[in-house]
Amino acid sequence: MSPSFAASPFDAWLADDPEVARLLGEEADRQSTTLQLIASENFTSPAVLAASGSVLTNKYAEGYPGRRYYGGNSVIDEVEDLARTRATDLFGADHANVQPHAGANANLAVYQALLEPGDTILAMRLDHGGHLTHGSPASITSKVWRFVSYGVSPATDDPDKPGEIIDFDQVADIARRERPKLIVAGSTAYARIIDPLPFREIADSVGARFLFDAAHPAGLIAGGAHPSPVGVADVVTFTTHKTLRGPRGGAIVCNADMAKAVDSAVFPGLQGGPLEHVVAAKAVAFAEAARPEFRQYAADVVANAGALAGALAGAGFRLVSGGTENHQVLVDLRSFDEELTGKVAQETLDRAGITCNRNTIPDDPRSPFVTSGLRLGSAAQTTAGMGQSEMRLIGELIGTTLRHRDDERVQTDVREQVRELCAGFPPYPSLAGT
Ligand code: DSN
Repeated sequence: MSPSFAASPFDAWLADDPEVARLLGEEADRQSTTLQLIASENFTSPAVLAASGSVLTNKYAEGYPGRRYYGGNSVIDEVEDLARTRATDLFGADHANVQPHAGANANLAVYQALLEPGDTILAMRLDHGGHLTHGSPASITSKVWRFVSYGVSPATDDPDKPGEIIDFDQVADIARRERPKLIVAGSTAYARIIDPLPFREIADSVGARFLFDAAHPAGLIAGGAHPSPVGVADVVTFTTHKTLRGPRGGAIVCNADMAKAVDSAVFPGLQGGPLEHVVAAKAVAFAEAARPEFRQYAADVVANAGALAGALAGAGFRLVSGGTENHQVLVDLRSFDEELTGKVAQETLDRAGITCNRNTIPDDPRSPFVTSGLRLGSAAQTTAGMGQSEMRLIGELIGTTLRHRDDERVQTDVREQVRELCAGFPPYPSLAGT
């Protein structure tokens, strides 16, 4: 099978390794012929791919620009300085650390910079949308620090006030009772805007520090579609590969007074040599996100998620919190089909060429491995050029596929419709046929 686009700008160089070349080609084909609706994924630009696949991968650069533990880093210093400057310009921050290998590392570094082992952290419950590093018993974070959690308000039957939004009364009550040293805002499965101001007020009222984990909305913040937590929170962490549309990785921005503690916590506190090829790709992505067209992209991502949410509601799915204000749609499958689990729905949609992930919904009676929900995202297909009419069609296709989940003919038919839809929106038109 020949892929519909090159897996990288340097595709031809893989000819010497046909096994890996074949796998990259197959993945390129999968990404361009199926729908990418995982809310934490996106399609980078070819420029980001090029920087990620560059000679910078060859260089050891422990330390920071001007203070390296290895020779030969004059060019690397310029690369990392460029990335830091572009990050601070993009977010209006005093300082940036662009070395975290992932969002999880960025959070771990901040905890290390601000806290002593055993200190209390108040963060979002995992089963209400929080992240593993917000205190999952399976994460190292909960072995080192003591976590207490806030959640979302109960669901209601009132369409004007559907509930399932962050309950700030609860955040304030728990903060008063538990006196955390750090309050964390941010989530991995939450379809609403997170306003940093109430968190700041609560943190100040109990003398806590405030971390905003912007892993998901970073691109929406950079593009002006969501309020910025920079300058409100003490520290902001984010990933560069979700709505920000850069390479896989993490970053931290903070006020000047935190810079030294944050930098020491990342290196040598947590990581060794930085991935400077990824740092270069982050620099590319920060510049792309600063362009005027990225503001339109961020607005389109939100509008497209809204169109998808509307179509899913029309197909009979209950939406957690009643809708969306960001790139995510969280679906409660039980209203559609009491027996349908997130696991079965994800696998069924996979067979139809619709890629998404199962997700717990607030107070989910099923385990995180099975779940009663699905999480969908609009960021990647918006990058590929899809608009609201395509999102409505996708919502209908999801409804059709899951309504006939035991009918292979339906899955085959939807798979063909998905292939045709994707053919009109190639994620890498400039690499087609290379
Ligand atoms: N990978 C992130 C997400 O899917 O939201 C969580 O770590």
